[in-house]
This record gives sequence, C-alpha cells and structure tokens, in this order.
Amino acid sequence: MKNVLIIGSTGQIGSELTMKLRGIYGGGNIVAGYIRGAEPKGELLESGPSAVVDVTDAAQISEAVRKYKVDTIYNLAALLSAVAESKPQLAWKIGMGGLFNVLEVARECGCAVFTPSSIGSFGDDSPKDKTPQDTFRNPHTMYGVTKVSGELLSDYYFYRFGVDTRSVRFPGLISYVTLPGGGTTDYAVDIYYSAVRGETFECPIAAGTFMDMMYMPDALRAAIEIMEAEPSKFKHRNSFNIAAMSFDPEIIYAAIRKYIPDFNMVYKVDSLRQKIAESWPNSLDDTCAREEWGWKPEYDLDAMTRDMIARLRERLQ
Ligand code: AKB
Repeated sequence: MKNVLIIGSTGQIGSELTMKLRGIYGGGNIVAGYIRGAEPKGELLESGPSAVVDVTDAAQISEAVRKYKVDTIYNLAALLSAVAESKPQLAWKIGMGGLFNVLEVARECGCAVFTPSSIGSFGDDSPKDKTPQDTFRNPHTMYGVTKVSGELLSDYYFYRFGVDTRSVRFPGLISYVTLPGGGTTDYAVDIYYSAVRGETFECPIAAGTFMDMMYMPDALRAAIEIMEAEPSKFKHRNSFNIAAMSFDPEIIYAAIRKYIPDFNMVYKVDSLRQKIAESWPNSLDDTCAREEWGWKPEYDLDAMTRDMIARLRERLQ
C-alpha cells in the first residue's frame, strides 16, 4: 500500500482507520473519501487530503483514484444490519451497487480492494458455536445478503480479472471514538457510555444472546495486516473469519461492574435486533485467518473494558 483511498472515512471504522494509516504511510498518501453531509472535521480533515466520493457514483471513485494515484481502496461504505432492514433497497444500492463500482474502478486502475464482511453473513442454519470458515450460510437480512453476495463478487473479480480483493468478517466492533449507528451489536458500545455517564442502561438484546465482538484497535490491525500480508499462503480471500471475544449482555455487564460497581442495567429488548442477533453465530472459528496470514487478537473483554472506561472518562467527564 502506498496511496490509499478510504471510502466512508468518517464512519465508525473509517474515522480511525484513516488516522492509523496516515500514521503509518504519511498523511499525504491517505485520501479520506466522504459523502456530502458527513464531511471530515478536525484532525481527520487537517492531516491529509479528502475528496467527495459517493460509492454509488463510479465517476467520483474513478476521479479520486486517478487524481491521487491510488493503489489500494478500503471500501467501508455500508448500512449496518438493523438500519438496512428499514431501507433494504438503499442497503443493496450501497452494498452491492457500490461494491460493483469500486471493483470496476479497481479493475481498470489496478487497485487492491478491502471490503469488510461480517458475522452477519451467517444465518439461522449456520453452525452456532465456533462457526467454521467455510460452511452453510443463509442470512435472512438484507445486510447478510449483501455481505454474502459481496464476498462472492469480490472473489469473482479476483479469479476472473486478477483484482487483489481481500476481506475479513468483522464481529461487533467496540470503540470510544465514533459511534456505530444502526447495528445489532451497537449495545456493546452504548453500554460503556451509560456506565461512564452514571446512567441505567436499557439493553436491547436479551440475556443469553452471545455474539462475537472485537475492540477497534484489533479490528484496525486486522484490516491493515490482511492488506499487507504476503498472499502466497492464502487459500481464502473473501472473506476470513476473525475473532477476539464472545459474550452475552450479562457477561459484559459483569465485566463493567468490576470497575463501576454501582452501574445498573435493565432489559428493554428490541424485537428486530434480537431476531437478527439470534440468527448470527455465538462465536466464530478463526483458524484459517491465523494460519493463512498470522491473525491474532490482543484485547480480551477485561483489557477492552479497562481501556474503554479510561478513555471514555477522559472524553465525557
Ligand atoms: C452490525 O451489528 O450490523 C455490525 C456487524 C456485526 O456487522 N456491527
């Protein structure tokens, strides 16, 4: 990677990935792509170039790639799972139409492409525990449908045109920087904000519902390491299971109460999010990522909880 375009640079992953890549490759080499209404601000705006790049507009992608001599595209534009259910047509337009535009520009200009997939690409009939890399997948959400289709399309562009496409299936991502918005796993971010603000947390996911989660520093490392990996050991490309921790609401609640003993949580289950969560794996098997490009998480629940509370205290109090 020398010159990188991040599409969706002001979102939950993009805002941190852009800054991390600028720290590694130099600010001038990392272009923050954004849509109108979600402009970069502060450090994100000042530390490097930015360009209007709407993933649904192939000409805008092409113009930015040519202008900045981009060799790698991080395609982070997407609607998360719960919001995608309220706008399925738009979710398809961004998730699949957008991906097609990115892959076409990459084919023409010789770029590598990273497009995140998700635990949401599995469905009700996939094995629930230690879900394998290669298994039956039948998601019934538009989010899941775009993730499975996106993986297939990305592999197609690799096999058919030699476009260097790579991807990981992200678990729920937890961060103190930018809020996710519209996901099924968002509760595992919101709970920390309530705890640090001294508020009672209303949990939208029922006790006993396990999902894979990951602290953002590990997720950023995964997104960078897979693109830097030497591909000769790859048996897979789109997309690798990666995992760090799996918990239900009771377990994260207890982990926070270890540091904030008077924190209180009650349940107010959201039926849409609950249904989606129940269709997802309890935990993923990430052996292939470990073997094929050396993936290894650094944060467990306790290490993440200590850091989240400390960082949010700095930001909110
Ligand atoms: C969501 O909840 O929609 C995302 C995801 C797990 O892909 N965080």
